[in-house]
Amino acid sequence: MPRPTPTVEDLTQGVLARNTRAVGRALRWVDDRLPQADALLNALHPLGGHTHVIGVTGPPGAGKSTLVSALVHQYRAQEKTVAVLAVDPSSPYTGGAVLGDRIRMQKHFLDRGVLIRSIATRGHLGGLSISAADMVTVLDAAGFDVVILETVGVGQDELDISRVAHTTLLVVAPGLGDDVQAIKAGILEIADIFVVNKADRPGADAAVVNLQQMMALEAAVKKSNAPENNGDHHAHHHHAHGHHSASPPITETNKPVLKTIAIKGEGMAELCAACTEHTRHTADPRARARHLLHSLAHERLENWLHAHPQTTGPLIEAITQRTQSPRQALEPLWQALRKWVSQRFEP
Ligand SMILES: Nc1nc2c(ncn2[C@@H]2O[C@H](COP(=O)(O)OP(=O)(O)OP(=O)(O)O)[C@@H](O)[C@H]2O)c(=O)[nH]1
Ligand SMILES: [Mg+2]
Repeated sequence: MPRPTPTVEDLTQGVLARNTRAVGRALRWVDDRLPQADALLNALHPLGGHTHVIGVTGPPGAGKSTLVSALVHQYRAQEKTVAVLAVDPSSPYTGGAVLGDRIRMQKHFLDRGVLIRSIATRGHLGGLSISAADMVTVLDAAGFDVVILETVGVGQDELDISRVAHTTLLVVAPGLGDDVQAIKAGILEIADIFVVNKADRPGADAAVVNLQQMMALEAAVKKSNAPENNGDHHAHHHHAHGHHSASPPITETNKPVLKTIAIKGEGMAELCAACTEHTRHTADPRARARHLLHSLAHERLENWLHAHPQTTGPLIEAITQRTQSPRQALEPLWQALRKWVSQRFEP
């Protein structure tokens, strides 16, 4: 028999009490983008701000899931509650690899201090960061001390996740030399802590040196290109704030590079400590808030344009017929929007 749908108030109370069923339902509302999810998220947002969000990314097979499982174990040993959100952009959670992940994580399944879910994000215009951030809002209000976001591969999803996470781990394994080369575009910047997993295998020290050299190279290039702090990308590395401003800024060259053996749980205490240390000094809540605001605005605008073909149709036609350039076609709409916004919001 289907249960009656709870009210937003009931679900909010259930989430706050970390009722398993309520948290599960709230996550489903959010992941499915149900209309009532907005009210729920509005109610939960003021109650959050305590959880530490850790993103885990890296090439396939580096040992991310094993490492996440070991991290969960480590945090549980410290009596912290942990939620894991696994992101798989392409396959639903029935594939062999993911089933394997589930089995590996199963030892935590009966523990109420641990929650493991997948995020389905396919087809959402705003990308992963909105879904992930909204699920974090639920888990944060539910009182989880740590939320771990695992993504596979290297691309837009990683970027999205890193902007939701306070601390982003890049996991590599020795012998994946080519992958490390493939990784370096962009990913070095988004990672806060580097993990060379499978340190029981030959080549771990070489991988550490390789990462350090790549960081040093990138830092040197950046220094010669741009002496000033230039942009949002680096905001959370440089905007140490308040009483932390005396600590030296984290630069590309002094990011931690740690070795772990995830299958044996080795190096996990050090990794947890590095995560805590990182967030204490460098996490910038404003950079995350800005990113979320922009992502939502982007998504809403995109949805609005799709829902108003009577507005966009003639513009699209003009561009297709080459009577107007894309910029010319957009201009009246853009001007109207700007005018309206400045009248409303810029006294
Ligand atoms: N030798 C060794 N093997 C490991 C270690 N950590 C993980 N593995 C093994 O590496 C394989 C891949 O591990 P996963 O945790 O599934 O790797 P993943 O990065 O999550 O893989 P995808 O989700 O498919 O990208 C498994 O067979 C693990 O048992 C380690 O520290 N040492
Ligand atoms: Mg995995």
